[in-house]
Amino acid sequence: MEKESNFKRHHPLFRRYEKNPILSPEQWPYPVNAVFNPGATEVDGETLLLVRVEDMRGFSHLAIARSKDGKTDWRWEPHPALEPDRNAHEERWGLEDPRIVWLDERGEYAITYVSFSSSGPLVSLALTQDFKKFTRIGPIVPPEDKDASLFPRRFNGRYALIHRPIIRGEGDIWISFSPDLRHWGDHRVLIPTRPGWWDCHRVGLGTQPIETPEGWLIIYHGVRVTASGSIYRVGLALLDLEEPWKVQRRSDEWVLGPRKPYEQLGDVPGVTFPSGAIFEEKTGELRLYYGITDTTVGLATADMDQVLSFLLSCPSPTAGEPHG
Ligand code: BMA
Repeated sequence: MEKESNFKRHHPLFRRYEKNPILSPEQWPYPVNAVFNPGATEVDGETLLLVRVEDMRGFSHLAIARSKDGKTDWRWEPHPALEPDRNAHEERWGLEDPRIVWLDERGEYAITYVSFSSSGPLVSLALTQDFKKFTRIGPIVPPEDKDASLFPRRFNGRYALIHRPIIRGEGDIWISFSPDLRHWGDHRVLIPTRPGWWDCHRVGLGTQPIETPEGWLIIYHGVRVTASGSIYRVGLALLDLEEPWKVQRRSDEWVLGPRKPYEQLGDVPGVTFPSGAIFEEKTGELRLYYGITDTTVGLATADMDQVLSFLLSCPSPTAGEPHG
């Protein structure tokens, strides 16, 4: 079968870093339960991870770890970078799962993160130029919604947001647009769950969208519920460069999933949860940072050319291939 041989030819696309996990709670400069699901970006030529840190009460905040090569010699900031604002109702139960993009036009980073309100999780936005001072824009979409990232640029003057509302229990990936980062509309389903498939129960954006010559690379998580809990695996899609609501390709197969013993050990076994990625143009390497079992941070790497050639061999949902 053509499809099968394409998959085999490219397999495995992502290789786990041999020293995984790269960050764990034992290393943290203060006592914490878990460090996972980090946003990733580059600041002053270094890799910066904005890590979700869960304290011993079960509430999360965001903290920074830096490394020159994005793999070794991590340095942790001694204090949280973004903590729940006690006066903001929506941040009452913590801040989770940030995604980061650099908005070149504005000269600042945008961080979309989950604020856990007592009415459920919602998506908030904060802006920063240096990861020292943050301007909170506040909630941008109501509960229940999470797994969100802006695109790093506008489309016909409008910002675009990928997010994952829960509607009548269904968890599909949506895209929405805004003229000003505050008012969001023109909502459309982007990547739905696929009944019966590995991503049948829920899908959600993983890392921030990455611009490539072939389209926007989307790395997402898909969930299947089994007799012993949920399995969180990783899939890929490619969106049109100028009309990002058009899905050009979607992988049939997952490209990474819980397999190693350390991906079965922790607070939530069976979870590989991508949340940040960095593409190094010089080497062509894509570094994928993923939360492992809601406890630690892992790294997997891939060759961007191989990722794109794999995706271009995948079905095009707009051409009538399976897409839900
Ligand atoms: C999702 C999110 C993630 C978490 C995952 C697995 O719904 O809440 O933060 O890593 O579940 O527990």
